[in-house]
Amino acid sequence: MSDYTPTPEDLFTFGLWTVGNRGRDPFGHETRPPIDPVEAVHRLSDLGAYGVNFHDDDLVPPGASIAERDQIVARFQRALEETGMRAPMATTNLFSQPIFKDGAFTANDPKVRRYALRKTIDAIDLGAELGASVYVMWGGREGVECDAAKDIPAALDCYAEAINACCAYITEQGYAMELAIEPKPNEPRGNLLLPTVGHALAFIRELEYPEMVGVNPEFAHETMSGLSFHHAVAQALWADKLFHIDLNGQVPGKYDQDFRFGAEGQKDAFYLVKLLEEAEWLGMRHFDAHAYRTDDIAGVWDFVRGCMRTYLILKEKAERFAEDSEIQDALAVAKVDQLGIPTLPEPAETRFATLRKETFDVDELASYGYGHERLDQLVTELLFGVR
Ligand code: DIG
Ligand code: MN
Ligand code: MN
Repeated sequence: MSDYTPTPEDLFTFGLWTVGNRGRDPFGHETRPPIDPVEAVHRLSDLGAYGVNFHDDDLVPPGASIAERDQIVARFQRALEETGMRAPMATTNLFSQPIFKDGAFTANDPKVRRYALRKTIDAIDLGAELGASVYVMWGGREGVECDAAKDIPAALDCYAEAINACCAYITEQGYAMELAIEPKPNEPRGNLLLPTVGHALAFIRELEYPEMVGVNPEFAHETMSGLSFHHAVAQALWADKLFHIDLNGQVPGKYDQDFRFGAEGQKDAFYLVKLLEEAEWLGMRHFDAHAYRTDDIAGVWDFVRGCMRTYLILKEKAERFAEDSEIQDALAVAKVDQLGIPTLPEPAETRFATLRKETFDVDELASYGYGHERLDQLVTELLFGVR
């Protein structure tokens, strides 16, 4: 039995904006003081994290002079060196400044689109300077309330043009960096473009450099749409497009709660951890979440401990699932292993003739009991800690 103490080998990362979340919400002011990014690096390191991620504005306040920027970056870099922490992912804040109120890459005004792109290539430079290998693109303002005001195909052309330009910039600069598009159905816009992993995967296929672009699925975002998060991640893995992941907790159909990982959606969280671990996925286990508004700074570090501890608990549950003989027997009754058998008869040359000759006892096949009730009860009891 592990004591669930995280180490850098677990590849847990947090955004500066997560531990730095001050508790402001649409209906209330901040409840916590700001946290210095350097202190965040040291505290996250002390708690066993592997790395820290950031938006450009999280680290370098908009409007900072070149000299101020360089001083801030140098101080942050020293903290990374002192702690051994890494900065695996970077991203751009294209959603806070009022200029982005009609979108950033998909703003109707081309001057706004160019401002967004210039801000992004500057932030890509910052990410590369601090060692980021994944660059996340969350289109928080790429959406619409008044549908008459947004020509969606034209907006998608602009989105593609911007992403293609970022890929070209990364290539011209020689950065070892990939892009990860982060889908979200709505909020802060009435509807967002690229609302789910499915939409993003389809969009990537239309790009100029599709091999450089993957997805950054977020637990809360797929769940807001009532979708299964681990199914979305499974399809991203199946398409070899899981370039990053945002882990948190969320109740279906509610606003983007960004709760501590495991605070809500425990069963989907279990299957997600099982999926990543069985796939031996090498990406960062990144938590894009924040402490409840009710908590003080001490609660922020409880939130950090809870995210990582829950992931490690669910990782051990996944190992126990594989070792549990009753669960394994129930999987065989459900014929889970038979999904890996190719459907078409061999040899390929005569597959349809062979298929036509095969006889089927349709009633017998229809009457088979797959034992899902027993299997799901066993898994439920595993998660409840009685197996
Ligand atoms: C919100 O879910 C978004 C922003 O926090 C950020 O751009 C991205 C990075 O994980 N997630
Ligand atoms: Mn979110
Ligand atoms: Mn996110």
